[in-house]
Amino acid sequence: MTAKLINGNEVAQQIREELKQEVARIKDKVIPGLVTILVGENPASVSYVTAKQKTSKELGFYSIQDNQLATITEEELLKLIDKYNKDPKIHGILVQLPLPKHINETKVLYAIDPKKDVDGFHPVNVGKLMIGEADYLPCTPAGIQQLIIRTGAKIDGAEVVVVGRSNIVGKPIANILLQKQKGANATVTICHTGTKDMTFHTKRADILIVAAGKPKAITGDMVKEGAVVIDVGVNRIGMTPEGKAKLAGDVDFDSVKEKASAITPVPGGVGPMTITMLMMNTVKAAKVHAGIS
Ligand code: L34
Repeated sequence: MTAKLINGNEVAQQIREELKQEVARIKDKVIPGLVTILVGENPASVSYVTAKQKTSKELGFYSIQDNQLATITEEELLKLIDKYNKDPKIHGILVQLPLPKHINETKVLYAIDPKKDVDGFHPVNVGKLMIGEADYLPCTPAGIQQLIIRTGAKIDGAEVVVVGRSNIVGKPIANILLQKQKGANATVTICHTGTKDMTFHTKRADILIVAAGKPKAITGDMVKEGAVVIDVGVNRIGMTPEGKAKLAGDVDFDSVKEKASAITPVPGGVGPMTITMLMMNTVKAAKVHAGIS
C-alpha cells in the first residue's frame, strides 16, 4: 500500500478561512488580541513565532510580538505576563517554549491567567482536559485530532498508540483521544523511552502518533498495514543549498508510506495545524471575554 498524504497546509488553510469570517462577524463587538512572547533567539522558536504573528494578522487580530532578550530574569518575565493578564485588549497569551535554563518554565506557565491560556498549558486547563471539560485544548494535540477526523479515520474504538510522553504533545493527545466524546473514545497506549518492546505496541496501532523527538524513530517494519500515521516531529537535519533549514519528522517516511493508508508529511503536516489551533483558541477566548457566541 502506498499511503495517501494528509495535507496539513490545506486543512489549516480551510480552518483559517472559516476563522477569518468569524473574526469579521464579531469585529464590532471584539477584536481577538494575541500576544506572543519570545525569549531569546532560538531559530526554530523565531520561525514558529513569526508564523503565528503573520497568521494572526491575516485573520484580523490585534497582535503583539513581544521579543525579550535571553538574559531576562524570571521575575521580569513574570511581571510582563502580569501586564498582559491585566490588558483588556489581550485575550490570549503565548510564551513560546523552550525557555532559557535559568527560567522555571512551570512557574511561568502558572502565571498566565487560565482564561488567557490559549496554549492550554496552565495546570487548571490541563486538569480540565483530564476530566473532559477542556476550554482550551493544547494546539498541537488539537491539530492532530482535527487531521485524523478529516482523514475520515474512525477514532471511536480504534487502537491508538502514542510514541512520546511530553506535556505538550504525548500526554495531552492521549488524554484527548481517550475521552468518551465525539472524535475520541479510542483505546490509547503511550510508549516512551522506558517501553520494553516498542514494535509490539506500534504494530497494533490503527492510528500511530509519533512525537518522539528523534528522526527515524519509527520505520516501516514497526507499522501495521493500513495504519494512519501522524508524524509530529520537526527535526532540523541540515541545510538546503539555498541556506534554509532542512526538516525531517520522527517517522522514516519512505519505508512507512509503503505500509500506512495515510501519513502526514514534515513539513506541511501537523506544524501548520498547531498555528491554526492557536488562532481558534484565541477567537474563542475573545468571544468568552465579550460574552458572545
Ligand atoms: N508555548 N511553545 C508553546 N506553544 C506551542 O504550541 C509550541 N510549539 C512547539 C514548540 N514550542 C511551543 C509550536 O508552536 C512546536 N511548535 C510548532 C509550531 C509550528 C510549526 C512547528 C512546530 C510549523 O509551522 N512547522 C512547519 C515548518 C516550519 C519551518 O519551516 O520551520 C511545518 O510545516 O511543519
